[in-house]
Amino acid sequence: MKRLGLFALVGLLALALAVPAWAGSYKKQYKLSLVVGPKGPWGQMGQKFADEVRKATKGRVNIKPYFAGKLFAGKQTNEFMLLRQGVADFAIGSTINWSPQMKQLNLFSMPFFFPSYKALDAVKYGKAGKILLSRIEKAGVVCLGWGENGYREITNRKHPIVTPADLKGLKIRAVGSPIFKDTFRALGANPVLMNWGDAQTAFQQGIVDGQENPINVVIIPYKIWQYHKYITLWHYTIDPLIIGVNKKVWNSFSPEDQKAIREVAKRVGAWEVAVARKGLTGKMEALKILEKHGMKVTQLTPAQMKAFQDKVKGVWKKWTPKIGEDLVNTALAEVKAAMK
Ligand code: X2X
Repeated sequence: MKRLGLFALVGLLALALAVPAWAGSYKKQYKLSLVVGPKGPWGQMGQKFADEVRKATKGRVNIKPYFAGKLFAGKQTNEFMLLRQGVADFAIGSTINWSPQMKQLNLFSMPFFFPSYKALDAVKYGKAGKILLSRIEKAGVVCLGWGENGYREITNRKHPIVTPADLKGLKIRAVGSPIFKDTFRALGANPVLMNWGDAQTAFQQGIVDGQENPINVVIIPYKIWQYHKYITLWHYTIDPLIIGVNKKVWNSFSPEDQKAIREVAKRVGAWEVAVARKGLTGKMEALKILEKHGMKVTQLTPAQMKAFQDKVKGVWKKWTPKIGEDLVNTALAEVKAAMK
């Protein structure tokens, strides 16, 4: 009898070891957070990600997108916190929205830091990018892939912006992330920080005069020409999107499902980056869409750009130590190498 008990115990132990810890621990549904609605490349990527993950994991990982900041009542700078806490299981978020809690991500909001897509990619896939992703992981979020919001160009309803003097007194809506307040103050504008959900009403009612957002991912899908006639391409910041997952949730998936999800994230992210950049290099075909809707497009010459760049030196000085001197220098070296 005693022997039998021992056998049973050994048998149970063997069974426990053979059955992976993740078995049976999947949720019925996982929440995916997005600041934007379903339209445009960013929102479409959210739906694609959910659909393709479901397929690739044979229904085991069933993701539901929560669009337009539904999980955090629109307060977009809380997204990263809620992802860490597991209120959201997944998020496809802009580095801007995550930067108040993850100071290093302000690197992408440093004004006039990334002169080209090539420079941005060199940082994302280089040493600086690795440091960033490992910091995010330490905070409890695993990064599965990159997407892109894009170069944030400035639109307004008053007049063309060609020199910093044209910004004087203009009320510009920006995201509630402190570096933007510093940048717009340095440029002589009057920054008004608000959530994306409120911003569209503010444009309509003329509570603000202008805003800044990427052309393909926000300005075109959200028809910003309804409110603003003037757009200036000044490429002052560029915000990547990160496909992230709560670390505990991630660790609950089998290695097989993890591999499948990573593959989907890479594929869907690459698709979205290509769409975000479409028609915005070379012949700049995307600008025709803006012009067709009555927008007056201003493209700055390098000399005109320099006037804006000169104004924000203080922002670099203030924000470099917050982001981390080493990280900024590593990224700068990668930008320089990419521009050769
Ligand atoms: O709020 C914005 O401007 C947006 C949609 O671009 C971000 O979420 C950063």
